Amino acid sequence: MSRDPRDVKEELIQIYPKKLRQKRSEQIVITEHREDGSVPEIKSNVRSSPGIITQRGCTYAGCKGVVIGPSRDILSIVHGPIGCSFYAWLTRRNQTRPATLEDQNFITYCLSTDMQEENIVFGGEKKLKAAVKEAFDLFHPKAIAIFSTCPVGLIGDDVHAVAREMKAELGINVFGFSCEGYRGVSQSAGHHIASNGVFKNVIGNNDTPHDEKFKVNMLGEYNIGGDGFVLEEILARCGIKQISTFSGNSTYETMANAHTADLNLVMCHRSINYVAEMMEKRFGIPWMKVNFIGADSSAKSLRRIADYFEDAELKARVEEVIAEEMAVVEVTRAVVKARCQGKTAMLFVGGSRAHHYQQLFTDIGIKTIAAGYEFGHRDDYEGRKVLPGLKVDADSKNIEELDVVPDPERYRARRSPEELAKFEAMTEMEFRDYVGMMPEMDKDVLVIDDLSHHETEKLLEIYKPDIFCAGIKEKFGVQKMGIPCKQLHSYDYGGPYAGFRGAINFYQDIDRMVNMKIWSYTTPPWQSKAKQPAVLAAD
Ligand code: CFM
Repeated sequence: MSRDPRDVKEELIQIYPKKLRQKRSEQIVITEHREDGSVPEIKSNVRSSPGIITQRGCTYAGCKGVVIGPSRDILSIVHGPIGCSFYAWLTRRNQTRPATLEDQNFITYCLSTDMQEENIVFGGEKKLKAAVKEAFDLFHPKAIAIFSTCPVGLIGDDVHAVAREMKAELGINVFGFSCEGYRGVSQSAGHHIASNGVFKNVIGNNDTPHDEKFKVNMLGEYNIGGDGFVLEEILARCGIKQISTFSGNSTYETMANAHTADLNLVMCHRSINYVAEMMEKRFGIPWMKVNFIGADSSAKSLRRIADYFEDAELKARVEEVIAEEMAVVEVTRAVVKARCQGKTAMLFVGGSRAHHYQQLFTDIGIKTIAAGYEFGHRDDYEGRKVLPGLKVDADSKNIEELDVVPDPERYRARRSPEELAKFEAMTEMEFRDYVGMMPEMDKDVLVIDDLSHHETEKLLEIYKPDIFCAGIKEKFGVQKMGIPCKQLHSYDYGGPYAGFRGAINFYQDIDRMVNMKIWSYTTPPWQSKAKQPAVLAAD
């Protein structure tokens, strides 16, 4: 349906009071292809307005759930009321695979201090110490991470002091995070807090060297639905040693050893660009944006890595792997594309996937007609070139910016300034850069930051897309309107979707969803003339 997106924008926000309408109007833009390459400015990473049903999560979710949680042998203790722990327990599909059955794996556990009213009134530090001690006696982990929930910040418990004391007492690494849910605008603040913590307390603790020629870390890959396994396998086949992943399928020691790599690959820019930047400053390891979502983008990313290492043998091996994989991809892609060509999708997820997954849809001829992040920043939309001009507001000031200097012993510039300049000049290579979502989109498409539930319903009514991508909070509301909803956070029960094999899975799952007739038979309850079943009265 072709409606002028400017009119649609007005329709989405007309119901709001004036002040909110003004704010939302700056958070909704229409893509343009300008001659100078610039894209429209979008307001983002600002607080959601009260009364709005947002898709966002909290700072604690970003720190504990997203960045640190997937590491299997760092024992996570949540300091707070039990609900914060219980509702974050195994709710993200970050998979892990210990080498042996005896290896430590704490992912399935849910450890909490279970704060009670008494602890809120008299303080919870004693209880936290006891919890750390008890967890140590039970599990003997190498490291314990303590996560603060809202009340901890409100009553002023000093988790860092407890961590220091317990570290000295137990002789293992214990560190705390001031990641109270309210601390930032969204989970994005938690990513930054987690990145700072892992950088200060973990990276650099294990100096074991490696002989392999091509050594990388994969940053911002959390192994949702097994994505990380697929990437590990592809890199290994190419002969590239993956020292660590932040943090899918990772262990404490691999992260502690990350500074021995020669290149950082950044999958999810939003959640972990901080670590990439800090590692370059302290250890001299440059970073490169990659995207292993989509078959073509996976091939492009592999070629970029090979270009960086400038090794003929590696380049040849990469080409071999691409050729083998693409031959298989093409078979499914051609069939699915014929069935999906011309269909439309909307993507509203997190701070990275709303961009990456557009590629997978393009692969099979599906057009993205609206997209947006829950908590992306302007650089995720417009590219890192806007960073120098970004306003620092009270919320971003609230999060510590670490002052990072070269490590006196371990800093080793992996490339000379001239070599770095050469890579930067290679236009195809997003080297220490991220171009953002908007420059890669068609023109005249709606880009909406922090989409609200009201706007979701309006968008669906107006455009009736063939598929809507979001999360569990949106899924059933969307499907009741007769439109299939793909969860791009958890992948529903599907995946992996990364790399070549993952792309095939995605094509097949989307084909099934957009071509399934059942949705057209759905009548939303509020449109149904049939008598609603009587509510059973409680005895
Ligand atoms: Fe990065 Fe993520 Fe995402 Fe994210 Fe997330 Fe996630 Fe996400 Mo859900 S780290 S920004 S905080 S790619 S949990 S694995 S799917 S919102 S788009």
